[in-house]
Amino acid sequence: MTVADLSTTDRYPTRGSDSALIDRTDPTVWPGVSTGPATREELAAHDAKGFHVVEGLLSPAEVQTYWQELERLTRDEDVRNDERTIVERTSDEVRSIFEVHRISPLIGELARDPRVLDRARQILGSDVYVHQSRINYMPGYRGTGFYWHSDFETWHAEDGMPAMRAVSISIALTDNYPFNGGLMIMPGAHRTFVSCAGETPEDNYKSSLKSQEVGVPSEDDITKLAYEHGIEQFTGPAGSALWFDSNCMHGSGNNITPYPRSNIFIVFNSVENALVEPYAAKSPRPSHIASRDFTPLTR
Ligand code: 6CS
Ligand code: FE
Repeated sequence: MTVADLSTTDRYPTRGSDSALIDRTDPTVWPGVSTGPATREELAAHDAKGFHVVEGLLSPAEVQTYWQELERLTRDEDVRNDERTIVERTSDEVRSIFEVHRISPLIGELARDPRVLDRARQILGSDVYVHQSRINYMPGYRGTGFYWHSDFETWHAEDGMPAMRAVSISIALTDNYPFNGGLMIMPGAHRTFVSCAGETPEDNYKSSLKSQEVGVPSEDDITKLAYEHGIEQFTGPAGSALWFDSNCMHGSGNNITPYPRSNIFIVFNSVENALVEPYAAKSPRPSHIASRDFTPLTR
């Protein structure tokens, strides 16, 4: 298929006048890479549920190293003033730093670590590149979560991602408890694309990365999916990692406890799934949110 074909054959139309539920027509675990750290059972769980957890991906010493890197970045005035840094509306605290794998050489190495890179290649069945990376600081007391959404719906509509051939890893750098804003996810809902009603406003990303108002599923659709699939929560000690498919239905609550919830979040996209023109936005988002450097990531 040429790029023009890809951009015209839209299997996942969204941001029109109505919402709809559309069956997924992409694999979850793609054929093509037979070796890597993921076991057959892990890949089977990922295929069935849309996610799987790797306990203890990072050792306690590594968690400490990355936690110190997070602290260093938040104290760095240049980083705080960088357009790639999002601050909390209410407290002016750093909420997210995008393209962190380029800002921090340490985190850039983590993206290439075989424990991470090789598992992404196994799931996506090809060479991969980083579509997006961010550090999420959900501070205690004032951390705000994200309403239910599919990342792929945004990446398709606003970044021009053709197929569901991207996978995210969220690496916990603090303990994730059920009560400090842990990620909630619907097992199996990744097999349904939730088309969202409502046109994409100009420069939507300037607000959507603090609170998403567009590309939000209808309550009816969320209710249907929740009753069919249930809801699980990613909890676990610092160092654990959640791998989840681009089309997982997920969200997180606010954090009013004293316990911060911070993670490193890296999205890998297949080099076979390079971005084209946005499917439902006038112009593509900036490259620090959706990379257009499709060079395969190598160790
Ligand atoms: O828009 C995005 O790309 C980001 N937004 C959310 C709520 N999750 C995924 C992604 O980092
Ligand atoms: Fe998300």
